[in-house]
Amino acid sequence: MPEKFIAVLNGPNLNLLGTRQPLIYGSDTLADVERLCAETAGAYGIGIETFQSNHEGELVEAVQRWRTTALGFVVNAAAYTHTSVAIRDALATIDGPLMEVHISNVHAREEFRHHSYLSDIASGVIVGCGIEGYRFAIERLVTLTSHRSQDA
Ligand code: CA2
Repeated sequence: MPEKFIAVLNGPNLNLLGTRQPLIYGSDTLADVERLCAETAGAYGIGIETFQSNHEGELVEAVQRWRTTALGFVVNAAAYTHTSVAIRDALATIDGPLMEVHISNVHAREEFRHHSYLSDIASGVIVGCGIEGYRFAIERLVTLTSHRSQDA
């Protein structure tokens, strides 16, 4: 049987994590984020698939690739959070739960970051917890899908 996995998607400019704006986003890199996700899920015998893109359509395609096979999704759509009906529509088709993550506290920032096209279709939203938010999101997905992750 194929390995159970959580899909972790990161949107535009998150490939620059750890290289600038450390006061907002911290000093950890995207590789650190993906390692944290792998360690967190791995402790439950769950794998991860990761994808980062600066292109909206590529993120839509990643959702479509894993929409029926992932246990759940952790998504930081970055700026597309505030603009993308296309990513929302794709995520509305996934079989498992969605956790939305933002490293910074978007509600303490500019007004345009306060609205998300994803929050109302997400099972949960984690903001302002730094990269630890990804760990919290995976822990929550494990809880929400424990009935499925016990099948083996
Ligand atoms: O706080 C978050 O995680 C955001 O999703 C990050 C997005 C921003 O547009 C959202 O409003 C909130 C921006 C990601 C840019 O990441 C960078 C990291 C380091 C250096 C430059 C950009």
